[in-house]
Amino acid sequence: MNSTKKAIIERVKGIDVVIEMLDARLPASSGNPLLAELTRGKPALKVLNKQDLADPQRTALWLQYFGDQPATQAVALDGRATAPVHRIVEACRELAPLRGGMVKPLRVLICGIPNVGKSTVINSLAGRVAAKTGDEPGITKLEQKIVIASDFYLFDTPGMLWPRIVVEQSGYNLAASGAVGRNAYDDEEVALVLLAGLHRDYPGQVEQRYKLDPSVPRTDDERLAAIGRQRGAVLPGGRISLQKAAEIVLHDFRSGSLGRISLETPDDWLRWQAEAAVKEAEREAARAAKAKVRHSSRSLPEDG
Ligand SMILES: Nc1nc2c(ncn2[C@@H]2O[C@H](COP(=O)(O)OP(=O)(O)OP(=O)(O)O)[C@@H](O)[C@H]2O)c(=O)[nH]1
Ligand SMILES: [Mg+2]
Repeated sequence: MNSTKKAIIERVKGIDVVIEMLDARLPASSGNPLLAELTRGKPALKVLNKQDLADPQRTALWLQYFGDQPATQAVALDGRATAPVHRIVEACRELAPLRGGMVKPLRVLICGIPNVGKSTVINSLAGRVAAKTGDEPGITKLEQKIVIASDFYLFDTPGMLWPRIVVEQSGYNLAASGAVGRNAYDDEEVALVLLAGLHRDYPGQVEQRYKLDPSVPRTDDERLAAIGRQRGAVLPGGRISLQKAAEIVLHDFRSGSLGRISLETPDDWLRWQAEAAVKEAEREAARAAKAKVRHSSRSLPEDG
């Protein structure tokens, strides 16, 4: 982990602006909690990408939240659309007004979690397919320099998942978004947590999508099973495949078929962090107590 940290610190030395690409549906969970520290006060542009899939009201809250941070600008966009993506160039020039011209080209690094759309944004900016893209994490393998204008260079980087303070919900949100490799999580567990969140924040939307009777009360498990039944995810013998149902829910969330949904708000994020800090303190206290018991049992006098 330390080597990643060192690599980032080393990498940003010749960089004027760091673009952090975030997923607009989970702007906090998709962020790097150490980025500000690692980039040592370099101007930052937060790009909330995939805004076409996110809840516009929540995106507005996040833009305000990030805009309030020092030396930071934030924009929300659809990385596949050329015109809005050009706002990135303007924002970078504003953030580093002393750079520009052939002698002092503006050097911009794009970083972010896997599958968030870094290469897509670069292609929209370049006006051609300069970087490989794809709907799975881990497409970009090596850093690549793309010349956007004679005085504007962009560096595409492979997606990275960051070390994070253990906010449990962030892990689920990242998995739901498609940033995590398929073998690293359980589809059913992630889909159940997703359904619980949707039921809380967007009541009725899941029922509408899958044509479930909204007047029937259901647990999350029952809701997943009902979706499976409705969509024909049935195993030989008539049992419902919860695995298939989970895949359907995750696919529909990722493609936007469930509607424009954001999994977190700035208030959620502050609360989750506070809860995680309390849990961490409890774990720390338990560890300390255990160590004390071990220590005192060692120092007991021998029998006899
Ligand atoms: N709906 C939507 N899809 C997007 C957007 N931007 C990118 N995508 C899609 O998201 C997927 C991932 O895009 P990439 O550009 O390959 O992502 P990346 O961040 O470079 O990923 P890695 O190289 O794996 O780290 C592709 O299928 C894109 O078409 C967007 O704004 N909206
Ligand atoms: Mg890429």
